[in-house]
Amino acid sequence: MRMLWGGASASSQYEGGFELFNKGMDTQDCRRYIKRTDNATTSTRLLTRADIERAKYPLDGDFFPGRKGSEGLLHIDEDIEYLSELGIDIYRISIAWSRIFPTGEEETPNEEALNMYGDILKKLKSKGIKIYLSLTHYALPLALVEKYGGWKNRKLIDLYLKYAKVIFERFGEYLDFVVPFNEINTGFFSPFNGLGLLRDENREGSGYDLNDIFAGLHNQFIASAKVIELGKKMLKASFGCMAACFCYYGYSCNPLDQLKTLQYEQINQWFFTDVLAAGEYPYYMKKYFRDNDIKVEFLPGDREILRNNTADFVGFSYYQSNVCAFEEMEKTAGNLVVSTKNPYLKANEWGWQIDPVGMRISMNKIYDRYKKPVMITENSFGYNDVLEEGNIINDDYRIQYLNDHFEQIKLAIDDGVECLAYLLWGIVDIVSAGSLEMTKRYGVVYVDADNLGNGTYKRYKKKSFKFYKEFIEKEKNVVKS
Ligand code: BGP
Repeated sequence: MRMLWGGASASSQYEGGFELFNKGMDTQDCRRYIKRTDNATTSTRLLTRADIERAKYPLDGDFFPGRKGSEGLLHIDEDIEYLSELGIDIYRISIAWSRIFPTGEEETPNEEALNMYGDILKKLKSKGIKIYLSLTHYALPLALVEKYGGWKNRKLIDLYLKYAKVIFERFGEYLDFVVPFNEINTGFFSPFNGLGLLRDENREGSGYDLNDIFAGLHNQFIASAKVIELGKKMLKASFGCMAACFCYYGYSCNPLDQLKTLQYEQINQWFFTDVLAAGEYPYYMKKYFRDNDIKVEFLPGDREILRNNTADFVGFSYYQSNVCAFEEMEKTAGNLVVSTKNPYLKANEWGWQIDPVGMRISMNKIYDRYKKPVMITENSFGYNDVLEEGNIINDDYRIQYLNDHFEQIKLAIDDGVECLAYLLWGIVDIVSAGSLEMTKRYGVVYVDADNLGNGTYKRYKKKSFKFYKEFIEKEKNVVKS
């Protein structure tokens, strides 16, 4: 099958419609916009009990970007026309669990919400666009955080399976690729977004208990494997796993820099896909658990469930590469993690270091490790685009970024890597996940809105729209010829 070229979004960053169809509050509806002072994004990502209370009883002037997204539901028909005009092969969408089960525990699902998602999937399919479904993309029903403490409670596995079963029953015929969790490694860096764990301000250090984090991750691993087991009985779709790829480089040929890089890559990236794509906890986690006094409870059958229901493909998000240095050195940000500055690379406004060659390296390393097809499920250039006179957006910097990364993707494929698809992240502008900024734009379609939800939310094609459309056209013709 020809490599597919497409786009991607996430329910809480795109949809809006907070008041529609009796949606239950989810974790992303609780994240309040706070003007960025640095790139840590702790205040908008690692929520406390007080943050939840404030989200439930907002103060004047509070704005929660996840409730408005980029008003996707109000513009869905127009946006699907843009996707069709681009000629994309595949579109990644996520469903908000709390639209289907507002508290996560209702007996019956919300029919209006199911009909709304069904219409969207049908429209995409009618344009000949394949569907990649993220069953969840950070958006966990808030009631499950308040009642069970989020994913650290094993009860969530059954509730998640109940949700997945409804989605498979209703939409199975539309689904080509299914991935149970977005960036399964998020729980380790961003326990609120990834696992629904609240940060305890009175606790030392990160405010989290590592035992809660690894209990939550274990429950998600089991849930992911059980969803694959269920899904393979119900659908013809391909089932994957997906992690944020950090592409770590050692700062120098100092063996200590290389050792730190090996260890960082193990715990920040490989651990999660080793469990989901290879089917078992890797050897190196025994030492990590021992050194950190972590006890993960395996119930009878857990090891078999993981071993017997591994992912068919390994998806990953790629934005930048990162550097590991044994000595403390000047830092910069990178998706979810803080990295040491790389003197050979430039960074965007948020400190994310631009590295097209890192894409080729990452594709080779992931494919080499699992010998399973890979999929680039997120990539693009975050930038504060300017809407110029005549509703023009000259995002030549994004065209350059995309072109350089496409070149490296093709070189990786020439290396022999099997790559299923490339999905341009936030193809129609959406709210950013880390900093909740609308002005951190990734798309080839501009949305006229600011960080506080003001604006027309009108859409305008950027210069990169034509670039991507022509690139896809060429890709399709190359294969035909
Ligand atoms: C990943 C998320 C996406 C997306 C991306 C870019 O972690 O899966 O939701 O947002 O990061 O990050 P940001 O939006 O913070 O720029």
